[in-house]
Amino acid sequence: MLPILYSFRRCPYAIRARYTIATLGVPVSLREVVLKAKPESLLALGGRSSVPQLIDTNGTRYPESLDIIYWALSQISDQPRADSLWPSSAIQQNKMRAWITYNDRFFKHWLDRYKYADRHLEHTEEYYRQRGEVFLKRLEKRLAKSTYLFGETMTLADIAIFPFIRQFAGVNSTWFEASEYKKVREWLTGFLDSELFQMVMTKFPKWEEGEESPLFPVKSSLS
Ligand SMILES: N[C@@H](CCC(=O)N[C@@H](CS)C(=O)NCC(=O)O)C(=O)O
Repeated sequence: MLPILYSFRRCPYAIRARYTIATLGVPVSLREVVLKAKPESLLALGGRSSVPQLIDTNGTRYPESLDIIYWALSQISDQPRADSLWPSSAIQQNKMRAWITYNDRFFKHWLDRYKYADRHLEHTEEYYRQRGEVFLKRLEKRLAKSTYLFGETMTLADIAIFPFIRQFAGVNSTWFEASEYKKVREWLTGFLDSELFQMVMTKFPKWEEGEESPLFPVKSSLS
């Protein structure tokens, strides 16, 4: 029996959880959820039924993407690999957490309004974009100094943030491609063009109660 991951392909929180699971090669059983028709077994867990959620083989529930990410890290025996993604220094971890928290609390707020400006008529699409750009400017400054947010190797900060920048870029790709955020574009493209990301975005059919769920990461990519 494998841990169960409730996931939704396009959700940025689910993408960061799947990306971490995939890059670490931790096998899970993936249940693709349709948000408008969540499976009974997910609803029966009680509380928030957002995705992603993970239930490990002991029945312990990890209800948030970051919980799942830390769980995945705890599953591997390759300590240097775990350390490169999430250094053991508390100072470094706090710095990374600060970037992730800013993304989740503030950037996500403006991203949602930018994406659905037609539902938030208090301001224009351009206004929402400019509010989101505050974060893009900070990322650009950081990425002008190193390939990734915390140096020359990818960390959880990059993995946790890039799916949200992907969404921001996708709202108006013509604008994004012509924008001043060259380093952000390069960083994002590095993720999006990778084989790992293609696998992370594999399309799975909606999981139906009682059905066997597919193995993730898909077999060929397991190390
Ligand atoms: N804080 C949660 C947020 C997850 C979240 O908001 N997921 C969205 C999809 S992108 C969702 O499930 N929305 C439907 C719901 O909340 O019931 C996490 O980090 O996992």
